Amino acid sequence: MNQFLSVKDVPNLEGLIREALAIKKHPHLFEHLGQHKTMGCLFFNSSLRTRMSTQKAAVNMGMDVIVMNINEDGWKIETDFGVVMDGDKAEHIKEAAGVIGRYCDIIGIRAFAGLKDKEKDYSEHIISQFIRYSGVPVISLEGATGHPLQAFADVITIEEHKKTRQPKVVLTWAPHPRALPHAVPNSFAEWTIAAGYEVVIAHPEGYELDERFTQGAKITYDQKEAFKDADFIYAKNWSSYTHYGEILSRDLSWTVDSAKMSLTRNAGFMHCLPVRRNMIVSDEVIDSPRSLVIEEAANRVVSAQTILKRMLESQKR
Ligand code: SN0
Repeated sequence: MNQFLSVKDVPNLEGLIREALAIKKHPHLFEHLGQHKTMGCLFFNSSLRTRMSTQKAAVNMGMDVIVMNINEDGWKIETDFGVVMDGDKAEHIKEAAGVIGRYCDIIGIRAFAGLKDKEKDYSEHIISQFIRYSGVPVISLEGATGHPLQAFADVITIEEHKKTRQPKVVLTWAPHPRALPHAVPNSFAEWTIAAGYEVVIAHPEGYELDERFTQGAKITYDQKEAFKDADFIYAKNWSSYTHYGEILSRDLSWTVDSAKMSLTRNAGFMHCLPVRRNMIVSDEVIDSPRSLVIEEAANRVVSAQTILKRMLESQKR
């Protein structure tokens, strides 16, 4: 495995989930694999869970870790080609990627969508330059189009809690004050569909996601209908994909509350965090015993460690 951006980079999801659950039981069995190897984590955007869980996962694998806030701790990076670099950006991504690839055996990158240029975002403009110029395996720590370590952790969490083989999993849009990227809902849809769940996506009109990620899901504008008999409710805000990056609604009637949760089959409540309380979800729901948000975050170590293990094993060969 030399890149991890999507569920498509995983040959056998079922096997990967089994491996993750085994790693969770015995997290320190594989320290030899990462000895004398360095993980580099590069952040173009803020992070709490991704930063700490990826670092912990790498340490569990016996690796050393270098973490850097790009554009803050170092030189500002130019990511476009053919520009006259006469502004405040002192270093080009091409050299930066080449150099970092000499210091690190695996590189993780967080680079959110800019939400202005759909084509540029959906080409994974920044991560793809690191894949091209670093010469080492690259992990998305949330790129412009996906957040695969989050979605993998979410699938692990569902596997641990599901009571039927094919649970009904509902991804619901919820209101937020800012325009947010599509990475989390894209990956959640892609991974839960690949896992074989019954996936329903509910959102107001105009919030259709890119079909490449949602094929196989049922899509509805009726949130209450979607919640009926659901086993898991996954709330998330995203901006419009068709009206790229725009906020079309701040409708608080889409907030997940106890009345809606009572339509479900005693569903688990899920969110990737950070979450805006009483916008996305009511205090009552997130503070209830049905809330799985802390468990999802705990499983971020497990998902990251499983991917690092796969990458280290393929480097050894
Ligand atoms: C990011 C997103 O992709 O939606 C990261 C989620 C893991 N979330 C935010 O940027 C939320 C920021 C806010 O203001 O609430």
